Amino acid sequence: MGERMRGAAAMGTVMLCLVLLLQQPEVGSAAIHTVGDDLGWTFNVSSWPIGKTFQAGDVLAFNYTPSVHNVVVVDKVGYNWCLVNPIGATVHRSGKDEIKLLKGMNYLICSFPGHCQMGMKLSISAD
Ligand SMILES: [Cu+2]
Repeated sequence: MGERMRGAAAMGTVMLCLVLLLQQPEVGSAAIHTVGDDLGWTFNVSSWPIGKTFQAGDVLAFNYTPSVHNVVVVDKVGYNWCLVNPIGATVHRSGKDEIKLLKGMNYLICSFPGHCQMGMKLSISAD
């Protein structure tokens, strides 16, 4: 094989790799899920995840009025008992929070008194 042929072959290999890379179906492209759809993050939103699928790395977008709601990522105990648990968990309060889903179970609540009890809580499993 001549020098030129080898160069052409190498170039062909590079091109093929590029094509394969570009054809990767949606790898690493995280979906953004708007919590509660048009209603946003509000009461009785807890059933919103039903029938939806979530991947680790997907983003939950929380839209709400920050003077009356917030978002706290909690653990299972916090979710079940409507508590900020672990104590000191970060309270998101911008009104437009984007929170990335971790692999496994993700629990989020609003920590304003009584809101979680009124269904402002999410339990989401991410693959
Ligand atoms: Cu609230």
